[in-house]
Amino acid sequence: MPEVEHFEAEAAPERIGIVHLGLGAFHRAHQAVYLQHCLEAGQREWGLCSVNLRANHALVTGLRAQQGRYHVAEYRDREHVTLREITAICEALFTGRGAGEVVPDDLSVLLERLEAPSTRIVTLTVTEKGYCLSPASGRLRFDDPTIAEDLETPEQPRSAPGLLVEGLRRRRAAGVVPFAVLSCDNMPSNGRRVRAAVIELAQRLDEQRGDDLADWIAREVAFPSSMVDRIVPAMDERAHRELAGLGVDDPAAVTCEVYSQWVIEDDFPAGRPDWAAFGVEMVADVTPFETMKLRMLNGSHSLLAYVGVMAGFETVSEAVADPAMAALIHGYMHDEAAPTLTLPVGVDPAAYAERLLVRFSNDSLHHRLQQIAMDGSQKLPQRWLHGARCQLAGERPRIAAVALGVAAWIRYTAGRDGRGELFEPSDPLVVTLQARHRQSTSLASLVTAMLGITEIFPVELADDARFYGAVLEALDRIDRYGMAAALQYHVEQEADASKSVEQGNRS
Ligand code: CS2
Repeated sequence: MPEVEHFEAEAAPERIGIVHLGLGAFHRAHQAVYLQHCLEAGQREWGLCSVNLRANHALVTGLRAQQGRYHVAEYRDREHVTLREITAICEALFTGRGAGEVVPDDLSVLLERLEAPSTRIVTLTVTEKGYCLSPASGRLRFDDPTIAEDLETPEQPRSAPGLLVEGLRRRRAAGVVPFAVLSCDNMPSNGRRVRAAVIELAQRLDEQRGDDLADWIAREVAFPSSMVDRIVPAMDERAHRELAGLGVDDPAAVTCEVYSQWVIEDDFPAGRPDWAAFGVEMVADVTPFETMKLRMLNGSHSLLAYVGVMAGFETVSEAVADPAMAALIHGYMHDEAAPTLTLPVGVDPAAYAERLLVRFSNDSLHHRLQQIAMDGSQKLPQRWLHGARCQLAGERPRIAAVALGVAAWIRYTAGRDGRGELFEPSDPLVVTLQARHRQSTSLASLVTAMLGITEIFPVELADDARFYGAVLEALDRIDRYGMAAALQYHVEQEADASKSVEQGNRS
């Protein structure tokens, strides 16, 4: 039985100040916890209206039955847990569509909340694919079915960009100052990306309606970028059982690590909570933090996910306990990711990398590799490919870990894991990925076909013979000898490469 430190909620919000799109585990364990600190310190005007846009009605019903109250269990390790009661969510809404079931839809309430003058910020955790962007270019995908639907019925929007545009349209019509839009998803320049998507959609709607909303948005609305960090595994039966063992019977509870970070660009014309009093870093430019976290943490996560699943591991902590996997991640961070970064002032990359390895090895969290492996098409560019391009532009490029990762991802997308189990890869581009597998007649044509998916791979990278060659070689080795042997070979080769770099530096 772990030692439990318990913090009960002592305050409740006075009104809704923030509408949050994407009521998932991450939101409950991150933004809501920071707001709870603000609330306990007397900042009561920042209550959350949190909206589930997907088909998870049960979560919303569960939260409502508890008046929005739920628990966050922060696991330092197996022996130490901090349990926090959260009351920052004053309203939970649902606008998703259940699988065939008829469920009440709160869209009209949500639109009222978006229009209300007391709502001064809209935050988002809708995952990369929720923005309906092409991952490589960051442009809005007008062929996305939700966007196409929103163009038909813009006043009944379903997509995140559609909701933001309609909320802002209503505010302008009512003479209410706009809310600031704060993306909390793992995308590069997330604020700028959302801004571009919202303006692009508004422009298209302006053409339909003869309006000039896009110009107003461009002039009046703030879209600060932010970097968010906390490891929050998806809740499963096992996690609920463990919490029940601590006396927590709460369908909306979440489990996470103790570590938490939030860096935000300080651009909130209508005001904001005093997050800075509770550890949030308010900065002028979030880019160095964001790039570092995406390439170091998320890049390592994706490597662990694809190489790990193909080597037969199930969770992050299990994978990093393997010496070859740990060497892969260590080498990737030091030799491939870190040299491509402009680091935030005062950050030591070696210490950051070591800390990440410690966080990954927290075995009180059951963080499944398959969870991280989801939606690879949306994640690869910012996690691996931007860094690989920087490497290839330099003198002595190191890209072997990324190449091994891409090869493992290609194998992974065929839908059979390292234990021989079949699974359906979860990815918005799954149809394209499966078609490329089916149509390829050789390993070389498979690599060409996969790297030829321009939504993921920039043409310059796909056309780079060094990158193509390294991916093909790694895939060939995986297919011939298996993932574990390919990994071992990689680790030995890279150790030699690092030695010769060191010798080169000394002489
Ligand atoms: C993970 C992230 O699932 C994933 O893709 O890499 O959710 C990761 O756990 C968080 O970004 C940590 O801050």
